Amino acid sequence: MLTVFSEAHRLHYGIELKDGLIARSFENPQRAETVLARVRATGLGDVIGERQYDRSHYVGAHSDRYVRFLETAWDEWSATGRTHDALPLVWPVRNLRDDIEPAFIDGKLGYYAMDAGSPIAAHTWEAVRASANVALTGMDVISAGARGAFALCRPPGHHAAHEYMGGYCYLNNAAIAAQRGLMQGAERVAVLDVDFHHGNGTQDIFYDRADAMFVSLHGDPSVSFPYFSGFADEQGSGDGLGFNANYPLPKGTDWLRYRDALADAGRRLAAYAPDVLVVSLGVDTFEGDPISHFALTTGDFVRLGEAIAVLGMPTLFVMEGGYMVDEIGTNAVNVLMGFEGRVG
Ligand code: SP5
Ligand code: ZN
Repeated sequence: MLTVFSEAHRLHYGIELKDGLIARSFENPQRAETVLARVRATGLGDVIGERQYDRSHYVGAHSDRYVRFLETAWDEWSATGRTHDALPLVWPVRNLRDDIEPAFIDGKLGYYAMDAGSPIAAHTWEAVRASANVALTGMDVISAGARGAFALCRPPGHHAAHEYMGGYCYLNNAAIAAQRGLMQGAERVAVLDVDFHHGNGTQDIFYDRADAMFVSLHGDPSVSFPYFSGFADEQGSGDGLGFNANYPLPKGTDWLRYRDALADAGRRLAAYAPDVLVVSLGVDTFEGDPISHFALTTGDFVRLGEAIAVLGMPTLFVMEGGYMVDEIGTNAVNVLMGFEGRVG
C-alpha cells in the first residue's frame, strides 16, 4: 500500500508536563523516522509526499475559531517576549466561565487545551498542518479506489477535539480525513481507534452524528489518560445515539482479551457498513511501551492487521501514538503487513 509522509514533522519537538516536571516529550521526531525506515525496509509500497489543502479542510472537524487560535498562538505568545514553548496555565474546569474566549494568549491556551501535553513553538503549526494534509492525501488515495493506505502522521491527532488540543495532538487527522471521505461521496464513515488511549477528540467531533461511527479499544479511563472520557456508557447523543462505542480494558490486557473486544467492535462496524474505514493506529498497546500498560507483542500486531482486513472495507490507517521508539516501526508496519496478508 502507499504511505503518505511529510518531512515537516521534524519542525516539531516540544516539552510536556511529565510526572510533575517539565521535560522533553515522549512524542519525538525519531518515532516517525523509525516507522518510515521500516516501511522502506519491508517494501510495503511507495512513499509519497503530502498534497496541500487550505484551512477550510480542517473546519468542520474543528471550529473556525479553534483553527484561528492554532494559526496565531505562537505569534501572540512570542509577542510577549517569550522564546520557549507555549503551554497553558489555567483550564476552565467545572463552574469557571467557559463562555468567553480570553483576549490574552495565556488565557486562550487554557481555553483551547485539555492538558499540558501539546506545547506550541515557532514551527508547530507548520508540522501540525502538514500532518493533517498527510491524512487528507491518504483519504484521496482511498477515494481514488485503493483498498488500503497509510498516513504516517506526526504529530498525532486523536486527542484533539472540536475545540481543544491535548495529549500531543492539535488537529484531529483521522476525523479530518473521515470528514473528507464524506465530502467525496461516502454516505457513512467509521473510525476504529486502536491506540492505547481513548480517542476523546474523535469521539467529541462525531458524538452527535449518524454519518460517522466511532469505535475505540483503550485502557480503562478510570486509571489511564485521558481519565475523563472513554467509558462504556458513552454511546452518542441525538442523531448519533448508538454510533459511538467504547471498550475500556484493564491493565495488563493481552492479545486474548484484546481479540475478544476487537471481534465485538468488528461486529458493530460490519453492521454499520461504512463506505470507508479510518483506523487510528497507535501502537502504544505494545508490552514495552513506556507510558501505557497493555501487553500486546510484536507478533500480535500482525493479527490485529489481519482482523481489520477481514472487515473488507477500504481502509485508511492514520498513525497515532506508540512511544517505544525501537519497536514502533516493526509494530506499526506489522499491522499494515497483516492487513495486506503479507506475513504469516
Ligand atoms: C497520541 C497519544 O498516544 N497521546 C498520549 C498522551 C498521553 N499523555 C499523558 C501520559 C501520562 C503517562 N504517565 C505515565 C508515567 C510513566 N512514567
Ligand atoms: Zn496513545
